[in-house]
Amino acid sequence: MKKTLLALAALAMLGGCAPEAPALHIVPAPLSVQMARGTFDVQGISLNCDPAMDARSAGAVQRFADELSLACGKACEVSEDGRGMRFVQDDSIAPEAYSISIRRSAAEVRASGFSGFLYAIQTLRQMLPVAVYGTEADPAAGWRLPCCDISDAPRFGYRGLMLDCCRHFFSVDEVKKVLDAMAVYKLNRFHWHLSEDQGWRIQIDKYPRLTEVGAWRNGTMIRNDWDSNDGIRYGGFYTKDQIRDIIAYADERGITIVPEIDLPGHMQAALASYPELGCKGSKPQPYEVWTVWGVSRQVLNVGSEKTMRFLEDVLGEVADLFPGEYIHIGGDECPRDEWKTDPLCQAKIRELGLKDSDGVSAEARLQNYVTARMQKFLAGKGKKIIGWDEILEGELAEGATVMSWRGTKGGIKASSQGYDVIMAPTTYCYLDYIQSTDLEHEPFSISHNWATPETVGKAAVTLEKLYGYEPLAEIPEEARGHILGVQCNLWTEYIATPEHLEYMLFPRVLALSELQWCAPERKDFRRFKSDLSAHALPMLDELGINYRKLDQ
Ligand code: TNX
Repeated sequence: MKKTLLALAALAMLGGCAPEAPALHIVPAPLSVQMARGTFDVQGISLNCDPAMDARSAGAVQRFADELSLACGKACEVSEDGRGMRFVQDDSIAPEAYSISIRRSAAEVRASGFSGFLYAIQTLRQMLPVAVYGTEADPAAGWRLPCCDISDAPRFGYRGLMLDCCRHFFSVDEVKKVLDAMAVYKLNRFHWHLSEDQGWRIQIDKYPRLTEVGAWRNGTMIRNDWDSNDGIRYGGFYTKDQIRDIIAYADERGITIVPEIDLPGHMQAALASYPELGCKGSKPQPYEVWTVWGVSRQVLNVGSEKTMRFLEDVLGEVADLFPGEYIHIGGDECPRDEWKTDPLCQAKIRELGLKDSDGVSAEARLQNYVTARMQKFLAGKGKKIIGWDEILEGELAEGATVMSWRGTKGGIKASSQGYDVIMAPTTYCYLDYIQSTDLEHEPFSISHNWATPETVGKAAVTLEKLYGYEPLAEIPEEARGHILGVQCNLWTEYIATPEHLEYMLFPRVLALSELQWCAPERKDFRRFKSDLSAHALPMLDELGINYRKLDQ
């Protein structure tokens, strides 16, 4: 008895974890958990689907049943009757919310649609032995769910992760592996960065040279030596069929893809493919797919109608391919030096009557014109735009969504002006930044370019720092409704392999998931860390995902 009390006291001290939930280690932590006595044996149960349930939700239940059958070594079938787990369609429950009630003899899941059922299943999976994620039967693993009542709903609707597949290319299978993990942690937006100076990664039928030429670079700089080149031709791209496959795969996991075509800067690979779209004329071949990192001064010639047609054609194909409501059109880091001397850009500036005013140059206003034109074009295709916070400089048309990356000020300004915002500030959300202060032992990262032993503390995005981010902290009360959510970005200049990619993602994505999902009062870093040790990290092992070990 004394021992039990001591153990309980120790548990309570371990991060003040909610006393009602000593046995669960669910990430992101559910809104409310009430434990009851006993357990529910899932080996050989049947899963009953409400006839009112839609086919997609029933499909998710079927996949869960198949997974359970395999892992526990005893068939768990979807059927009308039998002892089991009921999935009930309940229209009174909010779209992404769900409830789970487990007793010794039965279990019940309630949701109003696909996302809710899916998240309930993800929660149930995390309550089972990690073998549920595996590919082999483990009948002795202890296939029981603890009796409890859970009700859960997310804090933010947009729960994103961005992957740069341009600086380095990741295969369809690797992208799917990332999507699998995102689904476990209830992330629902995959922002896919598909065009860059260093490589164009998406098949565009009307412009085949984008992938014939633009997807390949003649080598890559080595670490932070800008004069070097490893001499290895590098590249790759996704065909439309592969992209459709990835879209369907994501959709089954409740994830919508936000494709990004970064314009009008970060376009050197497109310029190498079609030099006539640039400001330099087209002969002799003036551009190459970039082999070094940084911000290229070579940008699209937006004074030319030919360039506008190109952009509309490309975005048109992207809009036809991706079913989601958002297309990201970039807009970041576009030096405008070339536009200052280009006759077509200057003629366009005169035609539009753009002036230097209020600290905004005529050339910056020319970029506003491009943004507005693409926004209008995409609206005609039923799509909304997202852009990096640079699109806020000058005039921005209503209905655009701003992704705040240069700190939080862009997000504060945009939301105060009535634009929707996704928070992704470098200081907390950049997963390409070093994960600890150990410059010597961490793999080479972008932070190694500028951090010194004295400054690395500030540069590092540690698990704890990310976890501690409060996205609404500086947002005025009345603007808070415009914060759609939070996203982490993984830029891959220095990340060339899947193992390294996973190391940078995990376990930081789990911290991200809690700040996207949980109300601030539900967050607790010590409890979170103990959840990782108890369940999440063994689960990543089971999935064969590489991750950074926790600091002791
Ligand atoms: C800034 S974030 C960029 C990227 C780089 C990243 C490196 C943003 C919109 N642009 O092009 O890869 O920094 O951290």
